[in-house]
Amino acid sequence: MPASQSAAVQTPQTYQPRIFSGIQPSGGLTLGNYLGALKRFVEKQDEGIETIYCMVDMHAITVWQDPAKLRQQTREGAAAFIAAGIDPSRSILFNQSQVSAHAELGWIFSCIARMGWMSRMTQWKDKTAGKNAEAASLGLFAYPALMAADILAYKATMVPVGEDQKQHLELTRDIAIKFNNDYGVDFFPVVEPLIEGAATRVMSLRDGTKKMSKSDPSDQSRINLTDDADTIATKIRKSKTDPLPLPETVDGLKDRPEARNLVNIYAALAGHTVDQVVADFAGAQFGTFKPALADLAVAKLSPITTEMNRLMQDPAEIDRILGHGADRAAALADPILEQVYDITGMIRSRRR
Ligand code: AQP
Repeated sequence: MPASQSAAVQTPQTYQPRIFSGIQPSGGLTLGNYLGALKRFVEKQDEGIETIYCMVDMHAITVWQDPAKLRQQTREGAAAFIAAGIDPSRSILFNQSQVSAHAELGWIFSCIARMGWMSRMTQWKDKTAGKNAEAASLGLFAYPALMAADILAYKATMVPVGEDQKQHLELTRDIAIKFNNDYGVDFFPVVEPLIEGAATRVMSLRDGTKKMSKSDPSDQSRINLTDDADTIATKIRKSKTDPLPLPETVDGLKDRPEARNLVNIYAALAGHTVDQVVADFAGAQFGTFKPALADLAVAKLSPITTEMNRLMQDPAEIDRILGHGADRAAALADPILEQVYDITGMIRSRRR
């Protein structure tokens, strides 16, 4: 309904600070997922903000997933969250498909979002580039509407993500604004993306212009959270670089995507600024820098891998944690969804 025909806009609401974010179990998690998302999810939890984290399995099936692998990857992803420091008694941790509010609100948002908005999404363009877009799933096209539902089903106000998700979050804002305008309500918050730190976009180890991705066909392009110490060290040693030494200033990393990527990774893992890392390694050859980076990566990632492996010994316990998280998530989302049905004029008279 156009805004002009709808009820008067209510007094602007204040929304409780609440964080939502998710990761697709579309493969094993990578260093990119860790630095761009997981590590920051833990920091937000530890700041005491209400945090809701989700393995977004319904997003994962927008491209083909083998069922047995999807189950394994969902449990492994949940284990990675816990091993990295997410405490399921403080944060809500669950998998998306267990809370039906995501799918239900996703449909409503598919009716709010416009085809033109979706077709401008760079992730859609990237994932269909060089392929027959007609053969892509409708779900892949509508992905950002479901993502908006993931966030707004909880009226989350902040979403920590990597740089690649910025455009999807802008679309989430557009959906919230259009819903509020169309129905003449001040119901959904306009969310803030939290894109912070030295590694908001970790690049492939084989090509510094390409994002490190769990679905890249080359395993050498990424560090997986399941890689052992030797594999991590070998991948870093063999990572693509240029023949120059590291520069004296950050400006010297311009037009050196592979060098910049490794320096960014070092800074994010060490918790230092990029300037500090450049100052510490000014003039060093990669023969010196890469072993230092490998030692740091192993020191930071190995404890997580060890804990993940321990947790994966008891998949029933992981399922129990996800189920408990889903109950808590549904308790927040269901009343919000009921209000959405009411706002949109859908009758809810069935006995439960
Ligand atoms: N390379 C990256 N650098 C920084 N952040 C990253 N993220 C992903 N890759 C990087 C962040 O991780 C969160 C979860 O991402 P996702 O699993 O939902 O999907 P994605 O962004 O599409 O990640 P992948 O690894 O590239 O998955 P596939 O290959 O399945 O598409 C997000 O916050 C994302 O920004």
